[in-house]
Amino acid sequence: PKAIYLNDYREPDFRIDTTELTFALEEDSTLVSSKLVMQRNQNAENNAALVLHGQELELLSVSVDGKLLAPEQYEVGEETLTIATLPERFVLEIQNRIYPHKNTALEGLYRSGGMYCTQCEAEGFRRITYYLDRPDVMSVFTTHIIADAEKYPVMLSNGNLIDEQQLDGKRKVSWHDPHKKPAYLFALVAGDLLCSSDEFVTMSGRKVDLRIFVEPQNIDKTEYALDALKRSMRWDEEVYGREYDLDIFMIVAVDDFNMGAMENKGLNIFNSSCVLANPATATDAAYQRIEAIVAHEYFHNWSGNRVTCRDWFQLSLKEGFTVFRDASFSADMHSATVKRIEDANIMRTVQFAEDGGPMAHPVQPDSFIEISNFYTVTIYEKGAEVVGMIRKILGTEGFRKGSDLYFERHDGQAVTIYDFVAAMEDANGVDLTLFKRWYKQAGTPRVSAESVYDAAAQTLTLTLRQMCPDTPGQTGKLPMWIPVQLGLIGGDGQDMAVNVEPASAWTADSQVLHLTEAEQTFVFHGVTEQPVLSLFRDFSAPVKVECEQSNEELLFLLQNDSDGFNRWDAGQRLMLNWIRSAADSQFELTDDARNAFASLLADESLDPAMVSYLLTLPSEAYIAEFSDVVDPAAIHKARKAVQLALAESLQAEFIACYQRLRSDASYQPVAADMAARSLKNLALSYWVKADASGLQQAERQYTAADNMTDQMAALVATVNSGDRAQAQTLLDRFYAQWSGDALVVNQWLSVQAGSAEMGTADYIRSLLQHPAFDWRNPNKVRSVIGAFANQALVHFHATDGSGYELLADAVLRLNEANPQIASRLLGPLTKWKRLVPAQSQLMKAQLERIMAQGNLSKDVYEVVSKSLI
Ligand code: DPP
Ligand code: ZN
Repeated sequence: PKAIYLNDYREPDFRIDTTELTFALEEDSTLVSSKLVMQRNQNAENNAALVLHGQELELLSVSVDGKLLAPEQYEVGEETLTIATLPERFVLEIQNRIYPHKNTALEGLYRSGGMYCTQCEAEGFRRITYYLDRPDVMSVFTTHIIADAEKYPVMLSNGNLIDEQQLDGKRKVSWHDPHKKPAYLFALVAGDLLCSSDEFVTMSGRKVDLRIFVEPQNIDKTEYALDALKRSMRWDEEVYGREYDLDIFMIVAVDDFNMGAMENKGLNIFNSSCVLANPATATDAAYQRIEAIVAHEYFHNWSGNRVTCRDWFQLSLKEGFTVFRDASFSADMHSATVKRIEDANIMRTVQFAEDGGPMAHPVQPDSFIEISNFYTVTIYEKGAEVVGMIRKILGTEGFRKGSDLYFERHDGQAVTIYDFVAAMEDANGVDLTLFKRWYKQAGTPRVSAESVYDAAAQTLTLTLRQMCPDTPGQTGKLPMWIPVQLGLIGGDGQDMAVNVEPASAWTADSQVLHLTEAEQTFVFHGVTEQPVLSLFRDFSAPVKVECEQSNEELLFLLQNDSDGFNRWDAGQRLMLNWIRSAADSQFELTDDARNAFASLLADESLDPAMVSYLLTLPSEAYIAEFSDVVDPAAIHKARKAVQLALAESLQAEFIACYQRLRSDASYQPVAADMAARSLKNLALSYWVKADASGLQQAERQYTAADNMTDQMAALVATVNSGDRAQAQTLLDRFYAQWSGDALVVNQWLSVQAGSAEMGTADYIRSLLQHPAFDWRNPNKVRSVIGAFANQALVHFHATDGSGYELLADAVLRLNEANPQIASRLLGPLTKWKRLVPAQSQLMKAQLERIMAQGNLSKDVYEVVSKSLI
């Protein structure tokens, strides 16, 4: 397989003004007819051949301007169709056959259960018909679907329904999308579906029909997504001034789906796990995920669809910006601090690990072999962080001016990340040249801080140094523009008012210091006492911070910092210190620390969701990321020791907190209730570790629960308590109750597969034999294999190598059937270089075993080959 380079980008030689597609959905194949009105672009050479993309297509005929071409007038390659001689303007008609029933890769047109659906991003459209399948070719689409009227009463495509006809036993429907779009936003759905409807009146008073289509058994699970959709539409009007632009907006839920969801114009297709919910079956976490993903896909209508990407190296243009938008939305719907904590957690555990591994790449990559491998936390979450830093630098108003200019300037265009930055610059009269390094340099910058206090002069001198480690293909990185939001806290716990020198490096409104060189020294004046430093408030930049602070100072920050994010961060650093010392010796909680945590638990003025995070230990993956050499078994043991110490010494407080937050009110998926449940269930998880009364309480909660949040929390607490018999009892009860609901069964699978108490490789192999498991369904694969390799770390890293072998077996099994999922599963196997030597060798051996197989898909080949370098 060959790499593709950003530097090789060339404008297309041809454009496609209109695209008319007809799909005849037949018993075991589909006939696709396409009619493309095309013309040669002005800059193209006169004799440039037309090279269309196509994959696994059975070509039936090609004609130009109504004349059938003879086979020697075109050339069919493995993944192309080339026509050498063409006029300036012409109508190209192609007929081909495809086999959706045999499509296990879930790219292009495929079957999921009894329905047809599509997934075209990034390069799935070429599996439907020959086309210029690149995002800078935008066209106006009309789609006709012909199918059995009984089996497929619902037939959908993008845009508005324009025609419907009965043709003996069959029905033909026609859709027209007036907005030009690239092929990756095309969608088609046909099936026996029910729909929930609502409507939304836009800011200019237009009525929009909202519809969610589901399989009949799921019709009671659509209410929350509809509500989230309406809130998203309103929010985008209020916060970004963006109005919806068609008369109808549809969402379809599909069981077999590689991604979470897809923003096809006017017809979003969702993985059913990311849209369906009711109180009995979905946890609060699922509700919040649904809200965020519904918003994300809706927001793409502007950031992605109206303004799209020139090429796939610009993927973060739409994804980074849209994740940033959905994060702001979630922050507004719930707690901004908690959202920030969740996002920082993902950055620190998953994105920093990617940055430190063989697949490290910049937010705007320079090359790839398979674009599907670049739907990563770097493109998405780091991309969102970079947009967030632009907002920190420009301020909220300046940022809005920039986004207004961006949408106005580029509506209907396919553009680059730098076009986005240019709009931000032009709207604000600032120069972001230096800042753009964030898009081109991979790796997580490290910032170290040293400070000296001068009591006589009342100054604090702060020296910040930055460096960014080498990453594959990139050495000698240049300093970045890093916004450091900070505060100096006095003994009374209040922020001090300060002046900074040089004043040009300080934005007083937002308390942001601008670090732009490898090393800089700043002097704070008016510092009346030795302060405690609070750096990188609100996670103001995605960097690793090195700043010596004692456990006493961290405890002080945990209790006093006015920035909620840094209270949490101080607590995590403190707990990390404890875990490190627990690895070397017996761990005992100091009285000061115990009392500080006790008072957090009792403080009813605090947001319970935030307290829940303050008392959550860093995950094993988080601890690993902050270790030089990763010893998973040692991490597991040390973390458990600290967890037990907290559970035992705060038992009374956890019980009191649990009792205080119990509620008999019926379940509501609203922020305040979710927050209370999160702390209550955290308290329960500690209580079960402390003594048997906790386990009894968990069973009472399990039995009494009228909602999945409480039922699942009780189940998880029991499974992780280590009481295997009780765990099995509840697991059996759970399965007996829920075996008919696939999404709930997936949660049941992942609780077991992800548990340090249960998820050994042998146990996983038995789950793979369970009737509830199915290799063809990505959600099930993620629920078992993904949960195992990403959460049950102590078993995944078993010293006999059985965990690595299991994962490699799964990758090989899926390599041909579903390359995207196979490649995605591989992530944990790429981290071998940082492990203790014995584990490292075992893991590498499995990568070599995969590499030795013939027939690796591009997806798997790229990740394995890069990992072995
Ligand atoms: N469906 C994926 C997303 O929305 C890819 N665009 O992020
Ligand atoms: Zn997206």
